[in-house]
Amino acid sequence: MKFQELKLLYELPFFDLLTKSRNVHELNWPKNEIQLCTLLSIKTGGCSEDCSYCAQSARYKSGVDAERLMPKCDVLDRAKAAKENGSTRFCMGAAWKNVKTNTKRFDEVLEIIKDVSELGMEVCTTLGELGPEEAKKLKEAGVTAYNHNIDTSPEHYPNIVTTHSFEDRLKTIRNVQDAGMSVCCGGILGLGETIDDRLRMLEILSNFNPSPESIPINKLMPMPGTPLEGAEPVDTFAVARTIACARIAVPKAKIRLSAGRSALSEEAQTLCFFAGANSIFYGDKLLTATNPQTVQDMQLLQKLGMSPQEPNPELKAPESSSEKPLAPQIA
Ligand code: SAM
Ligand code: DTB
Ligand code: SF4
Repeated sequence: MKFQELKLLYELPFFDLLTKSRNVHELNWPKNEIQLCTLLSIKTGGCSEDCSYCAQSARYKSGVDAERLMPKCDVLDRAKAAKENGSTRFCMGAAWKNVKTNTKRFDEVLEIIKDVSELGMEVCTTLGELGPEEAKKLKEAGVTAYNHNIDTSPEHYPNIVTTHSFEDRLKTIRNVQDAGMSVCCGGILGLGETIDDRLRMLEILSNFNPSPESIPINKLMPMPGTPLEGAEPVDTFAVARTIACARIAVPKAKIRLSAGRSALSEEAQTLCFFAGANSIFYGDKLLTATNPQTVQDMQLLQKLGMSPQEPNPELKAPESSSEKPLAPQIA
C-alpha cells in the first residue's frame, strides 16, 4: 500500500476508519478470536546495542542486569506451562546483537528450539541479526516465525538506534523470508515519531514480499534509565487508528497488541481489538516489563465474548507474490 493511501485512511473520521478496518477484519479472520502468545526472555540484558527504548541495552542504567542463557530444562518447563495455560505461540527472546553459526550459544539455542517445537505450539524466536546460514538452521530446528521489528520509519530510525541501521534490519528480514520462516515484524508507537513516520513504517511492512505473518504494535513502555524514559505517552485513539490502518494494509497478518497493554484500560484494549488487533502476549511478564495478569485478561475476553484461537503448529509461511518487488522500496 502507498503512503498517500494510508494517509487518506488515517485521516478519515474515526468511525469511518474503524468501519473499514472492521470489514477487512471480518472478511479475513474469525471476529471473536484472539491468539494468546507467551513471551520468555531466555537471555536477558547486557546487550551491546543502543536502542533508546530498551531496558536491556548495556549502555543504560535501567536496573536490568545481564544474565546468562537460560538452561534448556527451565525453558521447557515454561513452554509446557504456557501450553497448559492456552497459549498457542511461544516466543523466546534474547538480548543479543546477532547470532552466529558454530558458536556454543547458537548451538544451545538450536537444542532448546528443537525440544520446544515438539510441544505443538507455534515457535517464535527473536535473537537479533541473522545471516542466511543462521536463518536456515533456525528453520530446520523448528522455528515457525522470527520476530525482528523495523520499529519506526527509516527516516526516524537513526534518532532511536545508532549501533545498527534500518537496512541491517531489512537484511535479516530477507534472510528469514528466504529460509521459509514467517516474518513477525512491527514497531513501537511513542518514540517521538510523527504520524507520517508511523504510516511510513506501515507502508514498508505492507510492501514486504512475502507479507509479514504477524505485526506487533508496541506502545512504548518508558523504561527508567533509558533515553526515552520521559517520552510523551501515545494517545489511545492514535494507537487504534494505527492498528486499523495496519489491518487494512495487511489483511491477513495477525496484529498483535504487544507491549504497553498494562497502561491501557480494558476499554482502550477493546477499541484496539475492534480496530483489528487479534493477538496479545499473555502472561504476567513481557521480557523485562510487566503485562496484565492472566486472570484479568481471561475476564476481559469473557466480558467481550471472545475466545482464544486454536493452536496451528503447522502454520505455513506466507508466499511471495510475483506482483511486488522482493526488496522493500524505502527510497
Ligand atoms: N534483540 C532483539 C531485537 O532487537 O530484535 C529482540 C528483543 S527486542 C526487546 C524486541 C522488540 O521489543 C523491539 O524491537 C521493540 O519493538 C520491543 N520493545 C523493546 N523494549 C520496549 C519498550 N520499552 N516498550 C515497547 N516495546 C519495546
Ligand atoms: C515485540 O514486538 N514485542 C515483544 C516481542 N516483540 C519480543 C517484546 C516487548 C518488550 C517490552 C519491554 C520489555 O519487556 O523489556
Ligand atoms: Fe538489544 Fe534488542 Fe534491546 Fe536493541 S531492542 S538493545 S538489540 S535487546
